[in-house]
Amino acid sequence: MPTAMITGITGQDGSYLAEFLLERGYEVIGMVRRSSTVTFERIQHLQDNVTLIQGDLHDQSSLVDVIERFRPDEVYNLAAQSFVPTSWNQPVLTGEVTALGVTRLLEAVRLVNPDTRFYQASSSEMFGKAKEVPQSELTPFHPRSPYGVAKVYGHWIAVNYRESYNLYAVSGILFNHESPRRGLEFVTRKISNGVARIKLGLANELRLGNLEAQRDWGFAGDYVEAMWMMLQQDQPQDYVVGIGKTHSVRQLCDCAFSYVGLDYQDYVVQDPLFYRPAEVDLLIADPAKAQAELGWKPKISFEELVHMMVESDLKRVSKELI
Ligand code: NAP
Ligand code: G4F
Repeated sequence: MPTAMITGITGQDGSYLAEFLLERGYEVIGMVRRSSTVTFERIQHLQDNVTLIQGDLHDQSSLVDVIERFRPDEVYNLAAQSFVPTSWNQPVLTGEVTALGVTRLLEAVRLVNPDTRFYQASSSEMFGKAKEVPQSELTPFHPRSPYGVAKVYGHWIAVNYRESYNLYAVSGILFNHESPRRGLEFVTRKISNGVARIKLGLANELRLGNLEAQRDWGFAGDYVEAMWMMLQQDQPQDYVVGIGKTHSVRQLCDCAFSYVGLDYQDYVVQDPLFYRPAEVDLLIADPAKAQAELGWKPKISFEELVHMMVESDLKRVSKELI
């Protein structure tokens, strides 16, 4: 039975990846950080089937311990301070976790078990003020937030450990992927939750920032399969993963509100509070390499994703009303 270790197992992607790996017969070790309240909502249904162990990307010895104890065949580094606006408020913490945290984990792998295969969660935010459209593995980076800058560091340190120490280390440059398990502060979930609350009479407006920003949005459940595929290749390489279609936040609002028979223009209020100091205007993937070499194909379309998220929030908010 192969063993996989996931950092960030309590996050959106970690929960889908754990499900995916368990279905394939893996023993799954999840690294979780200590907190005064339990934050295992997304993996509650998996708790009997995964081993959870405390560790933190800030803490080198906790990383060495977990690799020594379980000697995983595959390590998926999904942990990060992942919310872009927070990275302006907490740039040093973002750098510590999202950038230097990658080096700490790579060092643990290199020192304890260099045969481990390593996945780094890189991001399309690295393209930022994009130099070309669409963006591929060859597009230069121009990050626009402390988060994006930290991810560029994480990306290059993974490449560097591959080139310096011959580690099987890969970076998946993933475009935005969403689900009913997405954090409530990200725009897709903020909208699906807002639509549900308005439809059920609990709110009468939804305050958002820049409606013209465009993203290539896919379903998180599809994207974790690509992560796994990247670790099953003969040679370690980096891949762009996305759908290859882009929609604006405005189109997302239209899709979500019209699904429940409402007009978004009656409810959405633009609020400067949610504008960013520097914006990423347009992201769109060129996933040709992942499709050709990994055989990866997304199964859920943008519209299906938005409807799935609205349905899920309608159910959840309705239950809260009982
Ligand atoms: P998420 O839901 O925000 O999950 C982040 C995870 O990181 C949580 O489990 C969190 O633990 C953990 N974490 C944060 N700080 C940590 C620390 N110091 N030590 C250990 N664990 C820590 O993020 P996601 O959407 O699943 O994304 C997964 C990864 O992919 C992230 O690295 C993100 O930057 C990257 N990414 C995401 C997307 C996307 O569209 N979702 C696209 C490209 C790249 P707690 O539960 O304790 O907070
Ligand atoms: O949903 P968002 O916060 O995601 P963002 O910034 O694109 O980052 C996400 O995707 C990255 C991959 O490209 C990941 F690396 C990262 O970890 C994260 O998962 O914002 C999307 C867009 C932005 O342009 C933002 O300005 O939506 C716009 N937006 C407009 N109003 C808003 C809002 N974003 C948020 N969060 N809240 C708003 O009210």
